[in-house]
Amino acid sequence: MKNTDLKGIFSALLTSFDQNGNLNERGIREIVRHNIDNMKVDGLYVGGSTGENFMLSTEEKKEIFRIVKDEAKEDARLVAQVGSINIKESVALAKYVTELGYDAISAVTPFYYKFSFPEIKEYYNTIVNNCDNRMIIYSIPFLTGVNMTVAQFGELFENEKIIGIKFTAADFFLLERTRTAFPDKLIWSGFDEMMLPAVSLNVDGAIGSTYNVNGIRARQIFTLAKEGKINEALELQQITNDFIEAILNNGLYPTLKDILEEQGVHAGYCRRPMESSSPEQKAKAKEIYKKYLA
Ligand code: MN9
Repeated sequence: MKNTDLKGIFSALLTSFDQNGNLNERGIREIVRHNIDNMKVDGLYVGGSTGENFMLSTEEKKEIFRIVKDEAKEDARLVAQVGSINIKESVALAKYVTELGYDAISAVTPFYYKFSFPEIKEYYNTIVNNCDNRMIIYSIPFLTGVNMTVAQFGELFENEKIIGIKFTAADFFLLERTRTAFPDKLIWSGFDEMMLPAVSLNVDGAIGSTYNVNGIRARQIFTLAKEGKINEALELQQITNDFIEAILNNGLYPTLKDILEEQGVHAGYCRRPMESSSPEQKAKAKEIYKKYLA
């Protein structure tokens, strides 16, 4: 598969858990099908922040990767986020998903300790050079505290197997400089509420949590913006942002799961320490669903 086949809209896949925080296989399969069949996304980004990945064991991560591939088969492009500050786990997961047939791997910048750039570079090269696959850098400074520069992206890109960036930041100067410096690499916008400005700067795709429920409208924004129809795209971005703001105010992941339940998908609960919705939050989620999606 060509790198450019990875352009487009990817849902950052939610993970369904039961009330006790165990994986709910049926729910996971339903979320996959809903994204492919109803949201019409091009692909799925599995094991990211939205998947509550950093609260899971290695075995659970593998189980999710296996179930998702088994359900999606060849119906969607699949990217597996394997990053972790346990580099041995990352290498093992990279090998595992490559064998399963994932189209690319991705790894979050290593977080918590203040790793130096040479350490970060070593991390990426170690993970990707130990598997026969391509790597997408996952840059999300507001959660990791790791801010990458254009020059540092450039150093990582010296490895041909590192093909792009999931760019989850509001720094449009950095986005433009990076886009312009590396026209042959791929960039996916990571903040759904900023898709329009990111597409205006010529990103190749978008990866986000809200596409699990709002994928159709997101595709319209993406397409209109690519066609240069900025005013029409902006109208849809504004509605979308009313919607995203309401979700963020009600609790992002639990609300997305409640909305999926409204859409007939068994998205279930969140994994502790992340709290699921209270009855009040559930009622609000229903309202949000009715107002923006029903
Ligand atoms: O990576 C997602 N980031 C997180 C993508 O969940 C931390 C986004 O899709 C956001 O959830 C979304 C709402 O802020 O843009």
